[in-house]
Amino acid sequence: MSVPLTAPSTATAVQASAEPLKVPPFKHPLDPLTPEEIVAVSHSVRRYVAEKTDVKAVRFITSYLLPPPKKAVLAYLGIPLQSGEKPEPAVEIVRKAEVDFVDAVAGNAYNAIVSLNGQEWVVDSLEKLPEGVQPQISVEELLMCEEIIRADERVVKLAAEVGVKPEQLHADGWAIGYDPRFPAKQRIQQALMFARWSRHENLYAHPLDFIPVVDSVAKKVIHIDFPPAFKPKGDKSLFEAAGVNADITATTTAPPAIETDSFEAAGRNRIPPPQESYDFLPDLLEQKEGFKFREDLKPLHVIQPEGVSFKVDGHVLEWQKWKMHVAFHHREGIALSTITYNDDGTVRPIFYRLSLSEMVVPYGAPEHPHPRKHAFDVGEYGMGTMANELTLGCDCLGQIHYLPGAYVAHDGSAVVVKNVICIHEEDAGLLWKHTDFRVGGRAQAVRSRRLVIQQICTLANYEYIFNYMFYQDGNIEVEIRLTGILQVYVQGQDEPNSPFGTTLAPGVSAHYHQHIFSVRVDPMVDGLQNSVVETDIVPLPKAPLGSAANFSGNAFITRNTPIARASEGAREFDYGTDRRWAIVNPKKVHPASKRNAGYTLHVMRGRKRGTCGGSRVERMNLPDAFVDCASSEGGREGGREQRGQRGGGRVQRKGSAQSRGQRVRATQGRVTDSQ
Ligand SMILES: [Cu+2]
Repeated sequence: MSVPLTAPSTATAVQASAEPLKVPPFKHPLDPLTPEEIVAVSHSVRRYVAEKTDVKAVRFITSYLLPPPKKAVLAYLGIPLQSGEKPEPAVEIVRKAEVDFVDAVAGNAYNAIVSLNGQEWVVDSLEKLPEGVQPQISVEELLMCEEIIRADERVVKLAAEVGVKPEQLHADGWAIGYDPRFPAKQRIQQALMFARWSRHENLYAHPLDFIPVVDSVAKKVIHIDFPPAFKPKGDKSLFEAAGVNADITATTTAPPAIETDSFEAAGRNRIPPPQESYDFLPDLLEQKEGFKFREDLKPLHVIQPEGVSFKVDGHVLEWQKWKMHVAFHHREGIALSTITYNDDGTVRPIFYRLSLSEMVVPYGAPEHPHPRKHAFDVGEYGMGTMANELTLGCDCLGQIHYLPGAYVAHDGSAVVVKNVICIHEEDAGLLWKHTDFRVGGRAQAVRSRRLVIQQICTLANYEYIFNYMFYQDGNIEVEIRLTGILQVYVQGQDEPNSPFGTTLAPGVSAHYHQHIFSVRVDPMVDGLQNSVVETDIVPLPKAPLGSAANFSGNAFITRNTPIARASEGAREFDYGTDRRWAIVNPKKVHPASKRNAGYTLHVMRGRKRGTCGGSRVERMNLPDAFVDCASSEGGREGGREQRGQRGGGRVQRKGSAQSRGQRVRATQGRVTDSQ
């Protein structure tokens, strides 16, 4: 296997031919499709399409395991449906795959379900997706976007007008968001434009002032938008009523009609990109006068001379009392499944699946076309397909075990990323300590070790770091970190600062935005029958200070509210009552406390920073208000399981205002509307 020049820099290999199948084809029923399987599935879909349809050219977009039903998986693995009971008898598992592809001539999108029958993958069903429903944008289409804009005469001319040569032109392809001016059927991207003065220079230092819209089936630019600029506030301002001291050169933030001159509608002059370089690569930084690296750090070694304390067998990971399945998923990135805890010989089911369901990045600038910056980074691009190959010593320290991942390329071959998930142990500070303060009393401290399952994903300018961390005391932590570079737009030399962003450097403005994550938590705490309970801390009701029941006024209790159905599940966070949500098993009762066994969701760091659950205004005031809490929502779309409900992962453009609102609502209870 080798990497062709067309593959993204994250790919380590591309596999184009299928070798004979290994029997049995999986160790664990949730093992992701191997590169060989992806290629074999592509062959069967291609054959079926050629024989049975009039589709002329297949552009594969996604190809992945369609998980078997939950109970079949648990029975196969011998995991009981209730802690302490016997597992169900094993049933036969049929290996299935799901494929999304686009007709590269007509532009229609299709979904196929494929089953492994003996040695052969056989197409069970093929369905044309409704108009306006599209599978995610592929890596190849993102790369194609840049080629398309460079080949467009009008784009080249517009760039030349602000001093940018064709070879300096770069574009980040983005999903279009919501723009009803374009037909729902078209598979389009908006090209956020930048210039770059040399091969590896930081292009985000040089944003351009126009935004082409690209059709990736027709492979051409179909429209060009020009955002207005800010101007000194005159007598009348669009934002007057909002109390915002600013005005724009256009008369409205609404999109100009498609047939009008969009540059004219913007009501401004062209804005050349800022020239100054702001690099991040050390060799380029070194060229800058006066730049010096820090030289005052002594070495710090992370060593495990006797190796690691975890075991990996295929995708099954065991560490301390934990056992789980770790898979690469093109959409969710890391998918953890069948997580159990061995409690002195009793296998306790904990979570059936933990993964990222969706994440949305709404931007706050109202000038058209900026509101189209509204990225669903999971469903529109795929965290897995955007994942990096990890490097020892840079991304991870110590003794690392890596897992590979594979996703389908347009031609049906498998793009392989060798080290896409890393597994390692870390010292995690103190787990517990107590000192008997009496004379001669003893002190005891126990150090904490944690297991980290990590992935890093590049979404154009941003990097997301996902850390799923397991602790010796049964805790699980999901840490989502954000790094990389801010998404920026150009600001004219004398243009006032935007009230909807922060000016980072002369000519470079970063629009306010949020990153809102939806983590899929499919619990099976001590069994499949779980409930959710909301707990508030409240003063003893109807018992004021001085009353017989609460003379000193100090009494407080916990008030539990069961969340009975999913429709009640979008909850408001309440700092005043220290509100918590617990996933509990009503059948499993603690012998002393008489409380149910369960897991409580906690926000780790949001409070200190005021970025998570603070007022909306507080969050929006931060230049890059990054919500770093793992907001949890049990089974939003529940993922798609065989015989299950249709899952997410497709982009619905037309009429998406409503569905978008619902998605955000499901993501985080507090935000009820994204618009
Ligand atoms: Cu951000």
